[in-house]
Amino acid sequence: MRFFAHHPVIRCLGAHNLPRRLYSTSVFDHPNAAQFLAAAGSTESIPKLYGLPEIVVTGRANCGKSTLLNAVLGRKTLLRTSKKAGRTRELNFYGVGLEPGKLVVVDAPGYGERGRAEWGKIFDHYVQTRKQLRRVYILFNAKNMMNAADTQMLQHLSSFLISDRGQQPFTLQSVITKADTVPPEKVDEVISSMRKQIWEAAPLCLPPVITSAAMSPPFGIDKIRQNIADVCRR
Ligand SMILES: Nc1nc2c(ncn2[C@@H]2O[C@H](COP(=O)(O)OP(=O)(O)O)[C@@H](O)[C@H]2O)c(=O)[nH]1
Ligand SMILES: [Mg+2]
Repeated sequence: MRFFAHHPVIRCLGAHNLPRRLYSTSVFDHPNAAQFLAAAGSTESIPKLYGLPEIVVTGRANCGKSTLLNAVLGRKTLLRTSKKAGRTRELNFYGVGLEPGKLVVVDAPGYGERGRAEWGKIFDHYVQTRKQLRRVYILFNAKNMMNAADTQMLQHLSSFLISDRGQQPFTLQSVITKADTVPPEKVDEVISSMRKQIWEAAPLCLPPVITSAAMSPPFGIDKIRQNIADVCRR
């Protein structure tokens, strides 16, 4: 489904989604420089990547992780997207930007499905040990809203947010995807209800950025770019 800039969904959401220019997003100005670096299907194969600042995207299968990252990177097909759930089985690492402003984005497998136990261990290991990890983005599909797996994952990730020494190793940012799939008259209600559930499950999680990769032009992508650039600032 495609919408245009005057669509009521954008009128409802627009004011909250104007990107704040805090830090240059120029790292995303070179889509052709974005490249696949490595896939890790085991803890041993997680690449070191020279400590470049890194972010990871997680969420239920099919919530739009790979599509959102393609939009953020300005590429159509760098990341494989799929109508079928559960296609990504590994952590996939992508390099972004030209030297010296590079950063790394990581696409993770969906949770809440068969196979979670095995890759869940890899994901947890990665999140708990990755020194250069700046922020975990957790995505929720506006069409499906939140379920028990989402709430559990929010609580699970929250348990990693404060280290033994009382420091916060990384931050947790929520994102609501596929805003175009909600009828305009329901958008306010759906977003408010999701925002409340996120806050109740994980008070430390940052409030959701609203996105749609299917709108024309895509909605909320600049805000995500700004968010990533800010948190990866060195
Ligand atoms: N309507 C709509 N569909 C989307 C959006 N983002 C992704 N999709 C579709 O949702 C499906 C799953 O997307 P994908 O990125 O592969 O999800 P992933 O499993 O979380 O990586 C694909 O058919 C996408 O085209 C969006 O913003 N709006
Ligand atoms: Mg994917």
